[in-house]
Amino acid sequence: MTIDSAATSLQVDRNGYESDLKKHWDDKQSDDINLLLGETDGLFHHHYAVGDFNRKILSAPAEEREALVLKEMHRLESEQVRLITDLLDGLSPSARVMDAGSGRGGTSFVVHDRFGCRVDGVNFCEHHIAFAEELAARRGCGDKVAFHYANMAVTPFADETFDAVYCNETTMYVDLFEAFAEFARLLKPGGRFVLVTWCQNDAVTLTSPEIEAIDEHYVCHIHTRGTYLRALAANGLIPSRVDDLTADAVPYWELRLNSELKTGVEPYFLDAYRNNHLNYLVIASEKAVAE
Ligand code: GPP
Ligand code: MG
Repeated sequence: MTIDSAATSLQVDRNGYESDLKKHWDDKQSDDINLLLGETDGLFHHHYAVGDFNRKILSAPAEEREALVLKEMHRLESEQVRLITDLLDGLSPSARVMDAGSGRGGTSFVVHDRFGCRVDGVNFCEHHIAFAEELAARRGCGDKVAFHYANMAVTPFADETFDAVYCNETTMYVDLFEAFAEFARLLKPGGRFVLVTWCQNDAVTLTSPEIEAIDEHYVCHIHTRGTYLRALAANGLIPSRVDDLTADAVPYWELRLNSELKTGVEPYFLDAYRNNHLNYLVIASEKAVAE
């Protein structure tokens, strides 16, 4: 585990909420819905997906169906990472990128494989870090992809360290104003911040039983769409693109509902996307140059 010398003085869980959250992830160690999916290619994801699936697999014979469903879920989750890599296009192999909330490393490895750049994953879950470090060694990229035990809102890195920072469905765990201030500090001027998230559609509602159920399931706080845009602006992160992919986020959950590994959260995502209480957003932004 990489613990920068400065990081030892930085507390990872700073309050009751962060301790509860850390415990949630520390305890989540036999999650087959994630662990079984990555066995073929060593990419283990902790995010969802957009785009349709091959619906023919649902009429496959019962004994073949589950394997086909899991394979298709993994294909969709892996392809989802392109939402981020396409917006990082042009990064050079000498670039340095931070993965804020790196989970078991899935997105970090895909970003490194595409650009050859250095990726620093930040995560507050030690078993995820150990898992991802072992994968990095196995993939032969341990010198370029590192995982750090730290809170993404208070990292050990120096100002203007990174050419790009991204969050792949992780910002529902942090105060956006605090985390985006940290990312703005870490980015070089003109550096990119790319974010994929699910958020409450505050143009429609501020209360949603489905969103409350999702928050409870993952110990998270789903922010509103407005809060994302206000927190970016407040921190000099200028959006260049905001894509609403809500309709495209539905099929992943329809597919997952067909798996024996479904966890119970599926109907809440399906209902919340379908009634437009929840949005699936991709936001690209750049750090303003100083005045
Ligand atoms: C759940 O993914 C992911 C989040 C709630 C966002 C936080 C992501 C991190 C990397 C910490 P999952 O794949 O673990 O959920 P599930 O087990 O339901 O598939
Ligand atoms: Mg998952």
